[in-house]
Amino acid sequence: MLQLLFVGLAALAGLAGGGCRPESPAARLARELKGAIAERAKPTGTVRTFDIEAAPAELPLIEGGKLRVWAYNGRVPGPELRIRLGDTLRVRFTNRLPQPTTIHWHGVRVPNAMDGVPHVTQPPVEPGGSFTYEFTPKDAGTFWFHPHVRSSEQVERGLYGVLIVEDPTPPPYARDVVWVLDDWLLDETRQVFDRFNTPHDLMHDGRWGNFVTVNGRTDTTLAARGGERIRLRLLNASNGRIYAPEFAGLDPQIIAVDGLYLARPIPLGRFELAPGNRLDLDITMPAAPASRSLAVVDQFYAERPNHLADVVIDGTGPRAPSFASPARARVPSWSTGLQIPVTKEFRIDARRGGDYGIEWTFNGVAFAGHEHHGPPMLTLERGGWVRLRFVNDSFRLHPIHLHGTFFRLLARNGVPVDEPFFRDTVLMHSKETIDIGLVPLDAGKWMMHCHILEHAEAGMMMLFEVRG
Ligand SMILES: [Cu+2]
Repeated sequence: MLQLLFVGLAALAGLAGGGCRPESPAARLARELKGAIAERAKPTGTVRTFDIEAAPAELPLIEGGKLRVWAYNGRVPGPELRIRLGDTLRVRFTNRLPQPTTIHWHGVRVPNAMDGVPHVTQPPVEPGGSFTYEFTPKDAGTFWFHPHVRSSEQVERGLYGVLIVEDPTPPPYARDVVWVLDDWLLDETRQVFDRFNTPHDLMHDGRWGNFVTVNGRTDTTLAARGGERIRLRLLNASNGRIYAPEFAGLDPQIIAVDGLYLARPIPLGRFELAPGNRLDLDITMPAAPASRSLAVVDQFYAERPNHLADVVIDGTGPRAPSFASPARARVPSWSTGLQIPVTKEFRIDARRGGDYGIEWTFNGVAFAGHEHHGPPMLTLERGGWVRLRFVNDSFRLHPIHLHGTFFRLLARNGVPVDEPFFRDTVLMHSKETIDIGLVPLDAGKWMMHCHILEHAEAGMMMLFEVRG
């Protein structure tokens, strides 16, 4: 009784549970996250084991020609790993490449030791070597995996795959389709241009290719029936290219961004799918389409649109089942987050120097927090709400990606932004300032980097530490 009374009084006075001091605004924001995402994994005991080998391969990817690539299990994209929430993923990985490598599980909240960052969370896997990754994802959603060693070369050569963690009870879509977007820079012999991290790529927005593929093809077609309701998962696996996909004649709703469901579905509109980003779309095919074949076109640069794929609607299928689009119970609004002082500001710019003649830096430091590059510039306490600011002092694009945590975009150029979703990657435009809010939940040394892989390779990756 006395305890109940105390709890009641504490609530009235705005006191933190168990403590006697008033709850700080940041503590209140941290508390808003409770129950919105899982704090820890809940393994059911089911272990799903996959063998993955990275090796050179020759594949008929573009115009039927034999393209020499590096591939996971001889495929580009690599094998689709599909498990259920609660399953434990075990990947027995072997490196048959001529270079060391690792696998990073992009967007998955893994134990730090499974994060695939060379010399930080594990030694690189040498040619001929192997490593077993094992973890239980905390979240259902669309994730992906790729090397974190020389990724500007290894991802470009074809090393990436999709990891889908299904809900315990997946929503009853007629079909669940994955489109992996990538672009390839081919030389005049129609092979992967084998100079990487060129001054041009470093000074601009990374390496942009001359062939855009969806699932490794230039002629991807989604054959559907009128009335069908499809879940379409998009992933941008490009080194640098950003896509703004437009679905003429269709009305896609976004149900998940970077894996996690939204608070509520929103129309696709113009969404800038930067390298690393994922989008899950809920699309009901029209029963009477304006045209049988509907083009999906990237309009990021409206003057240079790219045809991505076609949706071909033939006849009518079973009527779309009626069910509410999946959504999260809630995504904290963190609307008062901008009233809390910035925890740390990072200024982003390039300068002469480094292995490539140009390096990209956070606060003037390349590879901050890595061995021989100074201590981590950011140390956070587990469970505390923080606000980070990124100031782009350059004219280039920078998709900022954090390992080990989701975040919410709070503002662009000081103007509040209310996205009803979390992200793990957000695009910064030329000379733009962004503010993000987050609560780190997993201790360890985590990477924060630009997902334009050439920028990362030239220094735009730093380590931050989460204690506790
Ligand atoms: Cu960048």
